[in-house]
Amino acid sequence: MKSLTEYPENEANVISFTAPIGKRASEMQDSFSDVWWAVETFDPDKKKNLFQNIKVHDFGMLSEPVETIGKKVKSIIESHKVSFMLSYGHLATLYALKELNDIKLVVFDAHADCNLGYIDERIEDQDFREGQKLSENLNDSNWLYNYVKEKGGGKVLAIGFRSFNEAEMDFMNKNKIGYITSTDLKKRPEVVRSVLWNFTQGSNVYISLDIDVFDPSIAPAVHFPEPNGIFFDQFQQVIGDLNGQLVGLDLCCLSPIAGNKVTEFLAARAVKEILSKVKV
Ligand SMILES: [Mn+2]
Repeated sequence: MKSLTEYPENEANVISFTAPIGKRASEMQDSFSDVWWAVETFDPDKKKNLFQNIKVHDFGMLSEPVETIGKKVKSIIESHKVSFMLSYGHLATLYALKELNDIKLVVFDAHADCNLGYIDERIEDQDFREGQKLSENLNDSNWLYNYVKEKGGGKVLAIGFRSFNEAEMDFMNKNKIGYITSTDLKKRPEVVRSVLWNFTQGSNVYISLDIDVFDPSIAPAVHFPEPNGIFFDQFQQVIGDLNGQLVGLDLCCLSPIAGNKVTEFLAARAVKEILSKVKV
């Protein structure tokens, strides 16, 4: 099994792990970890090493049940390290955030994932761990709905949404979830960036990155490639306006394609970009 570990646990300030959910979770983990080492951390434009202060230790695939991920994330953050979860689907984010209360959540995604208790068997088949039955009809397309039901929507800002229905829109409006579509970002980048700056200022911030937020032309290895996605330079500028203290992040929904590592390279670079915002 491949690993992101470069430092022993006691020296690390970022702890990564892979959520044990999704039939292709270990394949995804290998595919991502493979390219992680090939992506430079030096940014020629900023003339700066993004990983100047970043030391990663990787726990690998967790052997505990998914329900315990929340405790794991909480203990990483309490030890003053940043939690980084790799996950095949997006449902693991619901578990990762379970024990966190005082955070602002920034979600990058093409999809609102606010379907009300909706189960699509085709999705279910992909995302449920074999032999492990999860309760309460939880899945990748309703994790944010369930998060907001529990924690409220006022501390959620979504960026890049471009695929949701009327019921999901009503739910987001009623629950005060802030959302910025990919078109908003393209047409009014300054407005979006000041919204993000203000939203995250003085707060503990958790970022959930569904790699399908990017345009399918640069991120083909996803479950549901939605047209009109964002591009890397737009993402980079948005991340530049993150304020506050980054306590955790996750990368979701990378679905490897044999012989094509384009999405993995993008994902590794995007994660390194986010981690460069860690304050040490
Ligand atoms: Mn998505």
